[in-house]
Amino acid sequence: MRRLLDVVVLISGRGSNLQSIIDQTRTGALPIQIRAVVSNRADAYGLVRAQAAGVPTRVLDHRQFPSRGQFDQALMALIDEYSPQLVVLAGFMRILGRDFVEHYAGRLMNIHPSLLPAFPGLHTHERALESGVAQHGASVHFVTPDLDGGPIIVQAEVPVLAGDTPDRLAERVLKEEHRIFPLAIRWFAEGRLQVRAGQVLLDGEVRAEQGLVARPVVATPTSTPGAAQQRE
Ligand code: NHR
Ligand code: GAR
Repeated sequence: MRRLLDVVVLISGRGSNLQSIIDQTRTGALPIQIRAVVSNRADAYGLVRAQAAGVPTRVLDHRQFPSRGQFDQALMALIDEYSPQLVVLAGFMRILGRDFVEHYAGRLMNIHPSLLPAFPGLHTHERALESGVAQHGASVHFVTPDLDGGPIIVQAEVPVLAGDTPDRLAERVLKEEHRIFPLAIRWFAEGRLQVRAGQVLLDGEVRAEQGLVARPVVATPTSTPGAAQQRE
């Protein structure tokens, strides 16, 4: 039997990305074993999802620590109880320090709701709408100390439609997140990703322009911009 990759998932909230990973693990599409789900918030709905899937859950409240460094150290100790080969940030909302990031170098992945390097940080959908870009999306990247600046593994584009609100745009981006995050994790589990000179290679090659491994084709939106406006 093929060996499963041991993974720890970090969350802070709803956990819909966690759910997409759980679902693909169950169907056998993802050759991983989620050893634990860790949240910095006790009320994160993702903890309920993990429990429903029989995955161990842990809570580490950052407010119980006098400094970011001490929270990071405690989080590392907790995660390392599970000896994960990969740690994934699935809507995890605390910035992590250099020691943490270096400890998991090359095995720490994040999903970010924008087409990086555009809109690192928070409130990406609002900022995308304000700036008037035609394309928005999501990126999966390896985490480095540079916030949302690590090597990009895969991105998915989502068109901005007339009449979009941050919530409507976020909903379409989220659908793509649920597709590309499990994809990136599968590539990692299959041993197909390499980072060389700050660039991600899939099967030894840079697969697309702009240092992207792949730019998956996004289905044409079912509604035209005009139709979207009519529904307002
Ligand atoms: N840590 C490092 N070092 N590098 C990255 O690339 C990281 C990271 C930690 C989290 C996720 C990231 C995102 O995808 C992520 C990437 C939180 C904030 C933030 O400002 C920004 C980016 C991300 C996650 N957090 C506030 C803080 O003070 C708290 C906000 C809150 O609690 O709601 O940590 O967007
Ligand atoms: C997702 O859109 C994820 O990309 C984003 O938060 C949402 C979490 O949703 N992450 C960040 O903004 C990190 N700062 P989920 O809990 O339902 O997966």
